[in-house]
Order: sequence, then C-alpha cells, then structure tokens
Amino acid sequence: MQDAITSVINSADVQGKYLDGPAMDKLKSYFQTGQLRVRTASVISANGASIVKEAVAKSLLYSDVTRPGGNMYTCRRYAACIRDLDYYLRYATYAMLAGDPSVLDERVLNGLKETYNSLGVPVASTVKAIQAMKEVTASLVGADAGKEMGVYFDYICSGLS
Ligand SMILES: CCC1=C(C)/C(=C/C2=NC(=C\c3[nH]c(/C=C4\NC(=O)[C@H](C)[C@H]4CC)c(C)c3CCC(=O)O)/C(CCC(=O)O)=C2C)NC1=O
Repeated sequence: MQDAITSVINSADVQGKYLDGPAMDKLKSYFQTGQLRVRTASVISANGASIVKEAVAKSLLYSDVTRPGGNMYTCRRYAACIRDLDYYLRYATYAMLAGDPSVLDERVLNGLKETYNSLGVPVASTVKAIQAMKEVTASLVGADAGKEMGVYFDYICSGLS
C-alpha cells in the first residue's frame, strides 16, 4: 500500500532526483489537510454503523434486492451485504487518511467483480448503496471532507463497474 508521501518519493527515486516543485506542492497540500483527514476518520469511525444503516435505508430497503428472490433476501445474505458496506466505508477511510487509493486496489477490489458476478451480487445496486454512503458521509463530515471521501467511494464504484 502507498500513501501520498511514498508515492511522491517513489516517483522521484525512480528518476534519481530530489522532489521538484509540483511534488513539493503535492506534499504541502497533503500535510495541510492532515488534521482534517484525522478528524474526518474519527467522526466516521464513531458513526460507522449508522452511516451504513442510513445508506441502506436510502438505497436498498424495500427494493427488488430485499424481496424474495433478491440477492439480499434472507438474513445471511442481508448480513453479508451490510458487512460488505462496512468494508467499503472502512477501506475508503483508510485511503482518505493515506491520500492514495492503492489500499483499495490491493485489499478490496482485487477479484471482487469476479466474486460478485459468480454469486449474482448485483453491481448496480451495490454502486447505488455506495453512492448513498457517500451522501450520508458528506452530510455528517461536511463539504470539504465529504468531497475527499467521495474520491474513494467513487474509486470503489468504478473498480466494480
Ligand atoms: C475486505 C475485502 C472484502 C470484500 C469487499 C468482500 C466481499 C464479499 N462479498 C461476498 C458476498 C456477498 N455480498 C453481498 C452483497 C450485496 N448483495 C446485494 O444485493 C446488495 C446490493 C449488496 C450489498 C450492498 C451478498 C448478499 C453476499 C452473499 C452472496 C451469497 O453468498 O449468495 C463475498 C463472498 C464470500 C462471503 O459471502 O463472505 C465476498 C468475498 N470480502 C472481503 O474480504
């Protein structure tokens, strides 16, 4: 897994150079947003369960997926879906803290689409639920932090689609 610092340093190292102006600017903006990132992560971790619950209510409840024959129907599958949304929220928060999406590629998206396809988990409904989490999270943490979290929620959605 990379973060905003290692990714800038690695690319300078490949060229055998000190950090140039744009690389320094990237680091500067990462450090400047450090407190915001930490504060955002602590608000999200204190409210994780309710973020997921509200997102499910907004996007999935009483839709075809929760009815008999739907992929969330039965307690076991409902619980698996909630657990997946917990994963997405937690890993999006890690990526936001790191300022880099590589943790999502390595630990979440790797093989996920194939797993979903083989189990018949509907990707469109999953994307809808992740977008709902993005909205619920933004209303909780505020516009700037919500926008930064949105980058990583969107990253998961495009990795699934
Ligand atoms: C940390 C990385 C990680 C991820 C991301 C992950 C996802 C993941 N979700 C799964 C299943 C599942 N995922 C869902 C999810 C849903 N069904 C719906 O209709 C909804 C739209 C959606 C929730 C938003 C369901 C219902 C299953 C169970 C499917 C089945 O067994 O029939 C499975 C198959 C194995 C299992 O049931 O546990 C995996 C591997 N596992 C991991 O270790």
